[in-house]
Amino acid sequence: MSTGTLITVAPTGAEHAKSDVPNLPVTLEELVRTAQDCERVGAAMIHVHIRGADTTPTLDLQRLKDTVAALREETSLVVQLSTGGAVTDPEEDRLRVLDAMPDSASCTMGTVNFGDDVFMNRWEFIVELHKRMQDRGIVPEYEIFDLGQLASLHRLLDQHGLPSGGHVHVDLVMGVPGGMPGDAETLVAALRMIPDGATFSATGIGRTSLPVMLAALSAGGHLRVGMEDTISYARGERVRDNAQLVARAAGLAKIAQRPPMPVAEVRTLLKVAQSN
Ligand code: KMH
Ligand code: ZN
Repeated sequence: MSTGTLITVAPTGAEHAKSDVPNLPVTLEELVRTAQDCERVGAAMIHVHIRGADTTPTLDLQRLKDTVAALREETSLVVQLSTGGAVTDPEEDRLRVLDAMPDSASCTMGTVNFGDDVFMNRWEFIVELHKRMQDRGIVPEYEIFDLGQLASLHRLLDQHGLPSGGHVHVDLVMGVPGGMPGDAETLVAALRMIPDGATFSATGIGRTSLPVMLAALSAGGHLRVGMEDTISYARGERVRDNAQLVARAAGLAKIAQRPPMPVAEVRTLLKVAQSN
């Protein structure tokens, strides 16, 4: 069991509209301020989706590069870019995200129904993402939306080798309508399929946020929280900001006697280069 807890914040995502969620960080300034606030209360990694000037999701490469540079300048967080993007993003744009050279990038291990949409991740696309990250020294976080995707992860590692740095880290994204449920029983089932030596974090979408967080902590896992995954803090109460969610996760991690991991420790764990 790990002695500390890696807390990742996913502050924005690609699904919520700024008009519906006015406190969603969408500008670079808002994102950097959010990142600093979250680092202060215990986050060590940030999972980033960016928005364009019109506040809708974009994978514009220059904007991604500027975002990575600003987060490196203003925080010491491990910077993870999403290659998942929005369900409408073409594969070539999602692959180009890696040209922004983040510390880490997400790599979803299969296609999944995503509410009324389909989040498409063909096998050849997954392999291409994995290989490009290997070549560039970018550390993947394998995003798992359903149990079969863990079987695909074993197949990927068997056929194409370990990721950059040699350590495997997965994130269980639970409670997406169309994916695996967000409950303790499913989390335990997923853990039986995780590669030997791998670490995991978990996040519960919407109202599964708390049950998944508590189950992950009790199973020795790490946590991802943020407004990408939930915009309600409690029944009938909207999230104030991302730092509120990180602070709650940090508090629970302390109660579990696995306090938030400092960034340098996380970099060592995930085999991400130390920041300057
Ligand atoms: N926005 C979802 C369609 C990832 O970031 O890699 C995909 C997603 C996963 O959020
Ligand atoms: Zn994401």
